[in-house]
Amino acid sequence: MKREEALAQIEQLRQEINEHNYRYHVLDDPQISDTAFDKLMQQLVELERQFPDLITPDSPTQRVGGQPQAKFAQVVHRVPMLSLDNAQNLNDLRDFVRRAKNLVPTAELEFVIELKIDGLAVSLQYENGVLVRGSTRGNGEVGEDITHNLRTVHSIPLRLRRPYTIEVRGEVYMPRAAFLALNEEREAQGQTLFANPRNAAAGSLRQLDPKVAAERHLEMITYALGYAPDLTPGTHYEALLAMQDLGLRINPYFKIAHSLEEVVDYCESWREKRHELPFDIDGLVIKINSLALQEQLGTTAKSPRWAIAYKFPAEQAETKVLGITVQVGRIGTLTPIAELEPVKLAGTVVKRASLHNEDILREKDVRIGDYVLIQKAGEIIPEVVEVIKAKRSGEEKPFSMPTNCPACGSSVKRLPDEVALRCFNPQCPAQELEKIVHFAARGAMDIEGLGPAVAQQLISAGLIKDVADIYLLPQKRDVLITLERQADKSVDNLINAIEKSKKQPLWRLLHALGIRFVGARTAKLLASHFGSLDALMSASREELAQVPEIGPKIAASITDFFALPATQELITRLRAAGLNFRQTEAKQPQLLQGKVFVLTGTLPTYSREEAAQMIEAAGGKVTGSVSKKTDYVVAGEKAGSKLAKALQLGVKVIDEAALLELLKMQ
Ligand code: 3BD
Repeated sequence: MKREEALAQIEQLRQEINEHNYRYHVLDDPQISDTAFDKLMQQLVELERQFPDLITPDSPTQRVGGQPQAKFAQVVHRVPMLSLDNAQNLNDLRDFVRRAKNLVPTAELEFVIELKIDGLAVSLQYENGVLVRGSTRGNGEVGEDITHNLRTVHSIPLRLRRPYTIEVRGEVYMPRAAFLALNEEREAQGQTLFANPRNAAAGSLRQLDPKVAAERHLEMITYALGYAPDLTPGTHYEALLAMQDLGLRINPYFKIAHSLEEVVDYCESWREKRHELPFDIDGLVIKINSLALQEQLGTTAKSPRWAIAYKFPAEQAETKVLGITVQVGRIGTLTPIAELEPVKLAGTVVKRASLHNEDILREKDVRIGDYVLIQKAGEIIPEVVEVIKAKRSGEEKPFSMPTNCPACGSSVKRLPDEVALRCFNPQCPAQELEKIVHFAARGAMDIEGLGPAVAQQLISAGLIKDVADIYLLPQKRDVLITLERQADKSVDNLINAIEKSKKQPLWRLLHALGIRFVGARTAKLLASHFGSLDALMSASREELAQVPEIGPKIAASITDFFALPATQELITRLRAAGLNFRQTEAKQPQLLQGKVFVLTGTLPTYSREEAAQMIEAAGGKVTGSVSKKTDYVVAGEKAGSKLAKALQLGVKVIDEAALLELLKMQ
């Protein structure tokens, strides 16, 4: 191909890709499938490979580029990034509105209310429409240059839809599901966990090597203009629309309000509903809409008088430690757990909180009988923040970690460089229980109905000792129905789920086996690289270390695991049970190709994540908000505003059964 021809094609492809990106990230209304999009990208990559001198920094292929940075350069913000005053309660909010009214008494006040995303404030600079710099907020005057990391965020356009020179501000965050998956992976790999999505986002952007950020699922929404001479909006609302028009993603949840009452109602309406959002918010931001009034009101030393953050109180609760127990994990790790007087926190009743390990237990000095403050860290297992020492009576009993495993009695040891005590008895019943629960879990073999309680019941009844025994259960229906709480129907469901799990893809089986340092992500890499369990089992340490992202530590863990006679015996039994040991790429029919779904409320049998997976596997797309472009809203119990919006827009509302029909599953 001639150079000119390649150039024309490259430009055409970039334009198409940018347009599809805009539709996907900004309008939430994609027109092509992910596969079709990937094809366009591959064509561009190939052309750029043949003509490397035609690569430009704003090409959609150039998100992860170049070498790691040596250090972060400083960036002076052309327009300072202001702070926000906080309203801790509704009274503060009333004061804010009153003060604004006093300062501009003649004006009819209009407010824009936005969700306050709990992420990291950043600034993006575009020159002639091309992203040239991205930086942290820093102290508001000077931030750090993190362009290399921000370029990897797919919802940040590398080129705007118009050649403007402009600076915009927004928040980069990690969706909660991505945070949970990341922590799961980190746990499997023996790495320290992030405390919440905000820290995970910050940790990703604070890397010198952009490869890390590129692997993390980060998103950006923009909410303010910085230096922007090319735009002349009259209101904040118009500024938001102008940014959206340029290709920047704005938060779809905002409201224009005209009275204090409306402001308060909208803020309060998010107090509980926020747990349904796919990302964390720590409150709302209320802004006066008119830019002329904003100017009139001006700023104090650091923050505007025309905006305020209404913060939800930190979701903490006080409760009493009734006892401290010790849980034995899948690889024998002993975790101290505080058994609590039940208390409501962030929408659920909490009875237990993790004390993490011996060191933290000692550091926080948690004693039985203590009153403690607990909180949900990124909405996973609650943790004890601190002991309320003022409430001590002197009767509290200190707790020390046992010297023997509470489940099997063998002595426990703490390995050098590890924080946890561990039981090293491979036949420890507590470890077997955890292995079975992990094996059957949703992210692994997904055997519904085989949770911790049932697994314990089956072990106690002598029906299973290890994971391979699960596959003998279908022949033991008679015994199963004699068990407490196991009616005919639940037994049949369990048996069906067990049978179904035999066909799970190879990566799920690898993940389910619970090999140390092998989480879902590593399991996927291994499955696609080796193609079968047998190929993986016969791979040497060196061969394993050839696989991208598999280091010597993981490689050694895998070969050690498969070398154990107990593993070999287990694999033989799983093979006899008829489990799928091969990577199969059979693609299911794309029945929902191009259809856009929104899920809301609690569905009767599937979780929203499961339903989303099924829709996506059939070629459909699941989005978070209802618009005219939505084809179906799948509504379950306690469906809220999304259902209302659907009815308002005349979008088709269906239930789970109707979804299964669309999927030809019924
Ligand atoms: C959000 C300032 C103004 C432009 C100043 C009104 C303080 C963090 O979703 N609007 C939002 C959000 C944050 C904002 C403004 N609108 N400032 C906003 C914000 N929808 N999170 N922030 N920030 C962003 C900050 N960050 C770190 C340290 C101190 N202040």
